[in-house]
Amino acid sequence: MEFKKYVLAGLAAATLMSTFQACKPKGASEAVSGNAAEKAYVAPGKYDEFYNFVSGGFSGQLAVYGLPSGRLLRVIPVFSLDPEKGWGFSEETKPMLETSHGNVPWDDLHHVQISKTDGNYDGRWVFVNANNTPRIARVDLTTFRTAEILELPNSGGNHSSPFITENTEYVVAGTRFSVPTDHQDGDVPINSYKKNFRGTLSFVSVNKDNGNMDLAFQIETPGVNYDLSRAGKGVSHGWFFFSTYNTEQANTLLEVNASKNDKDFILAVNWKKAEEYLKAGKGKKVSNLKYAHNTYDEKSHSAKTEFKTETIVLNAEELEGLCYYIPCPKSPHGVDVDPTGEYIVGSGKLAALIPVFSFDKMQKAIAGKQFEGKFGGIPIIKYEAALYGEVEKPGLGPLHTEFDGKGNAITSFFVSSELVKWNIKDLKVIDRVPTYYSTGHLMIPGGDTKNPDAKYVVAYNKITKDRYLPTGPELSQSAQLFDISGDKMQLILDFPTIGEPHHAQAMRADKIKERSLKIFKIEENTNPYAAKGEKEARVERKGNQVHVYLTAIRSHFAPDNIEGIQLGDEVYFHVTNIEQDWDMPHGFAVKGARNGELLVMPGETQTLKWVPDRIGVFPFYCTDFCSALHQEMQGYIRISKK
Ligand code: CUK
Ligand code: CUA
Repeated sequence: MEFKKYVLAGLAAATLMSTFQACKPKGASEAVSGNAAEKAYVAPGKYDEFYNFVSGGFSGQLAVYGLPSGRLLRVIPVFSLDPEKGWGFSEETKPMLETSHGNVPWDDLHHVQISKTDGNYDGRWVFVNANNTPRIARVDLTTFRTAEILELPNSGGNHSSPFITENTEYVVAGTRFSVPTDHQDGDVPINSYKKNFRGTLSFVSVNKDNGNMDLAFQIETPGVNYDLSRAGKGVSHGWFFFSTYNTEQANTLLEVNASKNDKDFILAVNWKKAEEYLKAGKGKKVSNLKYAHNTYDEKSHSAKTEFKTETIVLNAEELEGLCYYIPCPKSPHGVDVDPTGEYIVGSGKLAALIPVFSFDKMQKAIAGKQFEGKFGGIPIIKYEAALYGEVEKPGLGPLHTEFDGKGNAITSFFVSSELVKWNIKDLKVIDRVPTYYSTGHLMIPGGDTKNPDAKYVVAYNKITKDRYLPTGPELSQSAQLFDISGDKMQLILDFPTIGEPHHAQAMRADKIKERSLKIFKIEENTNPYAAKGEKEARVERKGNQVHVYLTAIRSHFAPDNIEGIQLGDEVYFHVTNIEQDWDMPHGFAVKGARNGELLVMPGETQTLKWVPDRIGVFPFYCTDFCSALHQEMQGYIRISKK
């Protein structure tokens, strides 16, 4: 195939892209066959079988779809402001976007991890990462809200995260851009990469009861780019695998774009060993850091920020047995571990084969010291010594692999735009199906667990081209759903997604559905500004601060005529929704407020701060159509001369 010569010549990805598009059939003419519509059809009033949590990419948010219908159920605001939910506008939610750089109201969300128990999803939380300002967030699946955001120090471009261990012992993050660490003088020449730039792997512990995250320790490694990672499971529990690129350690990747090195590495980290080293006091305490830890409390309905200063760093180069490199061809992107934990699949972005490594062989290679030298002080295991085998000519540009639990793997191919199913034991390709176009991640429900629920696979595509009605220069991002219950993968649905659907996970709806919260109990509301009934509705002045304690219930606010406020005052509207019915939020907006709006759930209190900039009478109103008298749900506030 003509790609091969390009791949071998190491041309830039852009060239590969245009080449593949020229040789693709027109997608729009690809009809779905027979009973496809029936398979994706969920009748009105019926529920979907799966919750599909999908990265919103550079929107910074997490989207929730139903499968197989592809219906968008909710956008959960995480790293970006969201007017629809009042996220980041209310005084209660503002601290969630706090970082050591101040309030950062945006980020680039890539990966999604449902919490696990015994290697299977338990449906308690979803962890997601922010690629830009390195952060990890935890979303609570009883409320479908972001409950916690932790900033990571010593890191740049938090791509290889938030992958989690078998029992959610750790959420793990590898830095994409190696940088001078925060605890050293960072003012160094950029071309001193080799000497001064470091790769950092963060291990964030998760409290079993309440999910709270804490940066347990970091491992400092030579500077390379960490791309993706996966935890070992079953036989490989206790290990973590990271794909790396730029092992050339170049500070300008232009020269590496052609991937000078034939092989980069998968880094295997023995985190149980790391725990031993920590116990033995081998970690170095670093205490000149600043990173934000933001938590949202569902009783007071408010967030707080705590700045932390410390972590413990283990040095991978000095601590024997902590880390090993395994050579992996051509800029590996994904690294995925099969349901047994024995097979570790690498995916070289520019490769035309898929290497499959054996955990057992890797252990034997370590014991027998079958090394081919060191990289930055860390032993490199010989490729053949760790290799189980290669899938030959599977397609071009393998990116990610998921597993069906029946001995097969499905790999996405960016360059040749397809999903390819292959057998793990004999490494033979058994089925392939085209995608439209250039698939990044793919997802089988439970596809990275010990027990995949392999009814469907979804391809999350990077290019949409001709799949939807034109909407100007940019088309909606796109996902494609395939039925994989039979021998052949069958396309049954295209559905548009928000942002860039980098990565996703899906879980059967039952468990999550049952635990979902319907209202916040008003008597449990501990927000100091709550007004738990209309009798408590009032206006209080404290110096130039005016606190308006409002209640909202169908269909009026109390108080609804507010006077006695002068220019120069700061007004705080504390809105308590005193409804106790499911799905009965009230909104709140005031004319000219630059802070956006509130959306207040039953039993909850949220606060909008407003600093009036002129005198006059200003209307405020409910923004969420809540009853036949919704349009009557309004009030006035008068601002007088000082
Ligand atoms: S990435 Cu987007 S296709 Cu950020 Cu996991 Cu592989
Ligand atoms: Cu309350 Cu509309």
